[in-house]
Amino acid sequence: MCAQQKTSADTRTEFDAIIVGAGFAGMYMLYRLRGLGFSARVIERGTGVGGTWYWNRYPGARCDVESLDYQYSFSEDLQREWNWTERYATQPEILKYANHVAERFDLFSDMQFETTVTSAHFNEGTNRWAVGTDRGDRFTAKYCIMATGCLSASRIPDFKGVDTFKGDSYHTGRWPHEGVDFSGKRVGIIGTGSSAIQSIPLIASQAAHLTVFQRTPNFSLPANNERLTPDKVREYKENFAELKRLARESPAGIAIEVNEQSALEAAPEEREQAFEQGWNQGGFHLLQAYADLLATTEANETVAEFVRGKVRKVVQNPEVAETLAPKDHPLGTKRICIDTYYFETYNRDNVTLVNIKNNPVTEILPNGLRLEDGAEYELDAIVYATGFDAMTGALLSMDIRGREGERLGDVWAAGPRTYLGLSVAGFPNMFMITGPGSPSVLSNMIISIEQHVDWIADCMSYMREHENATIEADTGAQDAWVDHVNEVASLTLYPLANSWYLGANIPGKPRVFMPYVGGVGAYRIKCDEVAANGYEGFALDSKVMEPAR
Ligand code: FAD
Ligand code: N01
Repeated sequence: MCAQQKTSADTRTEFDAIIVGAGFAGMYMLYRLRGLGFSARVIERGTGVGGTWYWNRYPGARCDVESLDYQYSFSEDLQREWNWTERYATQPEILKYANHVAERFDLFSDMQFETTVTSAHFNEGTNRWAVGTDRGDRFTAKYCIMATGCLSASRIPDFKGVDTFKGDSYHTGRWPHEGVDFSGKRVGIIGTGSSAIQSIPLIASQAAHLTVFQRTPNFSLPANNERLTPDKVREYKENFAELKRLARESPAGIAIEVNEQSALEAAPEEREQAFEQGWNQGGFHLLQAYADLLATTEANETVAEFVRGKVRKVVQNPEVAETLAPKDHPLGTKRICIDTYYFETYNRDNVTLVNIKNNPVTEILPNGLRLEDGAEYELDAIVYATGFDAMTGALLSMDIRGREGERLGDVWAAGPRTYLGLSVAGFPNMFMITGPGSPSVLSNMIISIEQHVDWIADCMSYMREHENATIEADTGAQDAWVDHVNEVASLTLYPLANSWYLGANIPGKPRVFMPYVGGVGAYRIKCDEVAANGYEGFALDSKVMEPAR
């Protein structure tokens, strides 16, 4: 079925809730609201569901949280009937899953595709949101729920001459649906984050030549991907409820055990052995080896040096190996990458690494690009693996206005301020799913999405029951939460890296650590307490009651 046919035929313009975005967050939000008898419409820019997995179709795109963990937990039937085939599912398989969920729960009938929400204005007279789109729609709703994604606003840096390039250019986060054939082409890729690290081995195996332009080397661990055996899948399914409970209570939304010992207390040989074991297990297992690897620079340096040693062993050219070995930030303070033969790729004859740390790209030319020192590279295709305007980009690309017409962009001029990452003072009845100030991108995001959606759904039910017209974060509670988010971040190693967590990838973006590092389990307890205490830190107004439509 094509997306056009799936798009809702419903012509209503008034709803209890408008949900912006049809990724995993928007899909589950719709499912929950439907179940509670609320009317809702999902508005999505793309032609289909899946969000991240709809847009990021570059070669090698996969999850890096294991497939069995990276799935919804809300339906026992869903988990029983869906079978993941690989330890780390490919983008097509995850997108298939998203479509399966949408079909299975009949979500398409309340979704509108190929439509971008451009504005959302709160009307203080009616206590309703007026939501406008690029197609000229005007919806009104009591609630406006932003399921717009933390990594959905893809970004090509402001290079001079970007539009003059005569070859083909691509951003990993906006990859053509029909795929790309790089055979016989001289390809340049800018960036060495997760998207680049996943795609470089595959592009290199196809292109005539691949030139990688690296500003910052990244720590990357081997995925050791494999097909899932029926036994492994069966065991997971049988223990599903318990594993999900553990995930919800865990720091990162994944049920894993971490060695309680300090890396610094272990003898060097013992440590090497533990690291080797973690490395061989693949994925994030290396980080479980000791409790303090991400807590102190000294402990971190032990594991960072172990990984640099692996790079030096794999990459045959010592100079290239040194350029690839990260030394300017502690391991884990930029998002760790999970790869399949990434470092090995630099041993190929058709791959060149160019260090642009102190010699940046100054101009994209009609036939390639130029660096600051004047060196020019002739290219037939350019891949921008340059990431996203993370966490705030999608929200701030809309004209969102709260009380007294105040713009979210102005309120957040010095960085995002939220209460619990769910709500913003001055913007009543607007919720964000995995917004800044919540664990979001530091966690298994499906676990965090489900927690936020369930909290919002419960809140809306409570308001209906108590005949509340609006809910709005108190400025004081918001200030205290922002202080807490900043304080816990300052106690970690995270601020030591120029990461997108801090907005450092975007020139001029306020440097604020956006996600909450306190952990998924502790954060959930806090959110539950807030709700149990009658939505502590929020003002609930019952003066004007709009009938549910
Ligand atoms: P998204 O999936 O980003 O969906 C948001 C949707 O909102 C998009 O479809 C977008 O088009 C739409 N939208 C935004 N603004 C508007 C607007 N104004 N109007 C209309 N529509 C709009 N997380 C993990 O936990 N594990 C992983 O392994 C993992 N792998 C990832 C791999 C990649 C390549 C990337 C980029 C991210 C990955 N993530 C991973 C994070 C991932 O974004 C989340 O796991 C999850 O998919 C987010 O779901 P979402 O619905 O919140 O947002
Ligand atoms: O983006 P990134 P991404 N000149 O921002 C470089 C998730 N994800 O799309 O580090 C030159 O990480 C930039 O350099 P620097 C995951 O959460 C998960 O790869 O800023 N270079 C960097 O190397 C991830 O973290 C998976 O110095 C420039 C790169 O471009 C997030 O999405 C897969 C530049 C951008 O890396 C984003 O990943 C993919 C410039 N002007 C994504 N501007 C999984 O594996 C930027 N760069 C699950």
